[in-house]
Formats: sequence, structure tokens, C-alpha cells
Amino acid sequence: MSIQKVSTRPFKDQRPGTSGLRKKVTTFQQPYYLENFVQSIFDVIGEIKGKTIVLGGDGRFYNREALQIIIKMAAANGIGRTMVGLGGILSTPAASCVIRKHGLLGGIILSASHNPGGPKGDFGVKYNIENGGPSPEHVTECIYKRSLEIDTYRFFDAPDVDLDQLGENRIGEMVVEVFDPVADYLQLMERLFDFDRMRGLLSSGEFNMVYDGMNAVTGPYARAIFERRLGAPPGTVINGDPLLDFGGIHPDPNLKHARELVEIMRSENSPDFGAASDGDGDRNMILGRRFFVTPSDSLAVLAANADLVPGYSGGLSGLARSMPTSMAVDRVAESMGIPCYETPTGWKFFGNLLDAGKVTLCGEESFGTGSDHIREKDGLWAVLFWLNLLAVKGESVERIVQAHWRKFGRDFYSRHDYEGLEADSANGLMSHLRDSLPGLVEKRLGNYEVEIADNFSYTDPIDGSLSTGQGIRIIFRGASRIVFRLSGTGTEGATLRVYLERYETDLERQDQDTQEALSDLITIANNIAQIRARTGREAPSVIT
Ligand code: VG1
Ligand code: CO
Repeated sequence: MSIQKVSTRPFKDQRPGTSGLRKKVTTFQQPYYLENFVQSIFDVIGEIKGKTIVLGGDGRFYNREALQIIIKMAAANGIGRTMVGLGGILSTPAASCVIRKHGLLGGIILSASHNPGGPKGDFGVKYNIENGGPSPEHVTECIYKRSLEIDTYRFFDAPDVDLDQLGENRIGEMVVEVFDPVADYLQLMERLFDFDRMRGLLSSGEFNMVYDGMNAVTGPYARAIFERRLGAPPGTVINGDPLLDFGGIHPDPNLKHARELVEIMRSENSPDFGAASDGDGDRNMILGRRFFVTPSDSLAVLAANADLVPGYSGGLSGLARSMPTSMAVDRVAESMGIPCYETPTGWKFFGNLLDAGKVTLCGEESFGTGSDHIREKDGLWAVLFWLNLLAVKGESVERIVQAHWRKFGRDFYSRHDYEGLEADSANGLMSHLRDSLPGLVEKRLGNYEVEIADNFSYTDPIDGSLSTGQGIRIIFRGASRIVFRLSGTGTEGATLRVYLERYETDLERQDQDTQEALSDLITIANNIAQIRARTGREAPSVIT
């Protein structure tokens, strides 16, 4: 047992994206690849000697191997204590909760979120800071710069730690504590939501729910919460065991990938409430009987009804959404007389606003919703929030959403993804769009008149940092929008995301099919971005 200093050479491709460093498993398996990135983190985060960090992941292929490497590197770098989730399991929101509750230095979460797993799938590493949230851009930039010049990493040569046994182990001076990854998180949820009321609903015999763990990290959390704590019958949680390859599915809770759940919710005897989370547990999809709640609407509905939930009955300080998220939540903020902030895509941009107490609830169109209880989006939190509302209101999911539209108007909303494009054609499309922006302002496109056409940039209201090039916005008079951006989480080629939104206050027209309601905007988007000609694609790969 000894500390080793291993000479290495830098890799050039370790710049973290929207949510950490995400690459193919095979990339991470290259000698020194994981080690270099982890050492780069330890090198730039300041004083680490004697401090405590938390580690865990979504259970995907290579999770356990990577954890053993990181544990031994932490010991060699002088970390005092490392907490690791039992079985290597730790959801992203639970990691954020544990960091905050125990005042830790930070945590390393191993996940590629909703990306597929397995030997040929994806893997990822993200570092969360002491507020429990993702590293802000200036930290990820330092990690990246360090990764370009690194020449040694530290490693403690010791036997593997048994991750399936709760309790304390030692590697050199460092204590490794294998802990229950559910307990602290469950306690936090019990403080925010009315568990007695939800238990009453679930045991009334008149209400059924189904929760899809998508063979990923949330299964153990969901069984503990819904089946054991809230008394829902066994079997309420489906696909509840974390599998190395997620059973071959993309653990992405949307209408395409959560197919099993969607079919259950469309069936004759559908349960009243359906929900799912993604690989690392930070996303959520909410379904009623034959009814889909868009994530943007979900955020707006939660905000509008927050006074019915114990954790938020004292009022909301402000709301926030990522730029491409629909403006439904803006209207709720306005009606409450509180501010609504518009940030770039990615949860890290909410961190400062939450820390400063300016925002209580926030969300993204990509099935991410959360609050100031932690510094990550939180899938099960959103599901519990909905369940609490359903228990208090005694109405169906569909009725709650329709009542919201009647009051605030409806934002028809859809995202069209073109996945696996050649990087050159995707970049060409975006630069063509950037060049067209000045010519679009004040122009009429079909029935729509362009009010603003720009490339979104954001100045953080707390620390003044500027983030540019965050997505092309075409805003039409009357609050309709088209937004274009390239994904920062993919591992193959490029993904173009086109976000479409149309605001409708006419009650008669609120029941239209979403794609029909947006058809004019879809045509306009295709024309101005020349999507077919430039990508060769006739249709998007995923519509959500
Ligand atoms: C996507 C979503 C974004 C989300 C990010 C991480 O990023 O659009 O809203 O914050 O994934 O989510 P991109 O750059 O591919 O559009 V997760 O569940 O991976 O932590
Ligand atoms: Co995720």
C-alpha cells in the first residue's frame, strides 16, 4: 500500500459540456483518461487536504471500476474522508443534498444522464461544488486548462473497497464511508411535502400511480419513497433495478424513450398518474390518463400552486427558466408580482440565483424542474410535488393543466431534435442562421412578424460573468418563438435542437394538437435554417 505519482500526458478533448465531461465508455477506458480528468479536478479546486467529498453514480457500465480508481486517487491526494453511495449508487439530486447537508467540499458524480449505457454506450464525470451544484463555467474552464498541461497524477495502490457493505474502510489516511444513498434525500423530501396526505391518497384504493425507474438510478429511491414510505402497492415502481446498460433503453423520460410507461398511461385502464426519471435522476416526465404535461407547463403549474405544498407555502421569491423553456412560467411570475429570470441552458446557471435567494423554483424544457432545496434539478422532487398537488386538489392531472391554460393562456410547445448530424453541416447551419439575423428583424414570415432576432447572451446578475452564443432566438410579436441551438451533451456528431412555441389565449383553440398548432412555425424554422438542404434530414429524430 503506497502513494504513487504516475507520469502521464494530457488529452486534448476534456472540455466539459453542458453537464460535465461526457464521452464514450471506450474513451474513458483508455489508459490515464479518467485519471487525468479527475487529477485535473483535484488540482484546481483549492485546498482539499483533510476535506470530505461524496462519490457515486447512476450505476451504468464502468461506474464501479471508475469509483475504485477515484477513491484511490482521492486518498493519494490527501482527501480526509470519502463518502460513497452503497453499491456505487447516488442520484445527482441526492449528491447535491448530501453535499449541502453535511457541508462537504464537493462531489464527483459519474453519469452520462439520459445517454445510453453499456460497453458501447456513454460515460460521464461531473464535479459539483460546495453549494451542491454543478461547477460554474469558470471552474470547468480551469479544470479543462489543467487537463491540457497535466503530466502526473496521484494514485494510492491499495485493494478495492467493498462498495456493497455499509460502513467505514480505510485507505492510508483516508476514511471511505459507504453510506445509504437514499436516507438523507428521503428526509429532505419529508420536510418539503405532505407525506401523510400523499399516503392517504395512495392507500385510498381510488388512486393509482406508476413510476418508471427506466432501469437507472432512481429505482431504489422510488421504491423507498412510494412503496415503502407512502404505502403504494409493490409494483408501482417499474424498471426499478439499476442495470449496467439500462436494459438497452435510453434512460430519457420522454414520449419516445419511456415507451412502456407511455403505453400504460394510454391504455383503457390507465392509472391516474404516471412519472419517470432519467439515468441520474434529475429529470422527470409527468403524465396523466392519456395526457402528457410538457415540462414547461409543469414548471408553470407547480409555481402557480406552490402555496398548497408545505415546503413552499411561505411564498416564492422568484422564478427562473432556461432561455428555450416556454414562457408559461413568466406569466405566473407576473401574476404573483415576482421576478422571472431567463438563463442559458444548463442547471449551473441557476446556481448563483438560488444561492442569492432570488429564485425559489426553476426549470428547463428538457424535463428538468427543481427548487432552492438543492442545487440540481430533481426528478423525484417534481413527481412528489405533483403527487402532493393531486392529493390536495383531488382533481385529475389533465383538469389541473387545463384550468391553468384557461387562466393564463396556453403555450403550445415542442422541441425537434436532429441527432447525429455531421458536425460541419450543423455548424454551417448555425453560422448561416447567425448571418441571417440582422435581415430578419421586423420581417414578416407568414402570419408572424419578427420582433427580436439575436444570439442569446447572459450576464449573471450576481457575479457579472458573461456567457455569449447561447442560442439563436427569433421572437415574434404576440409571444411566439423559434430557438435554435446545438446540444452540448452528445458524444456522436452534432445534435441540432429546434424549440417552437406559440401562445394561445383563445379558449376554443387551446385543444388543438400541438404539432398542428405549431405547423406554421415548423415551416418557418425549416425555411430560415434550411434544415432539409443542410442536414439532408426530412424529419427530426426525436419530437418532444
Ligand atoms: C441537455 C438539455 C439541458 C440540460 C442538459 C443536462 O443539454 O437540453 O437543458 O441541462 O441536457 O441534463 P444539451 O446541451 O444537450 O441541450 V442532464 O439530465 O444530462 O444532467
Ligand atoms: Co440527467
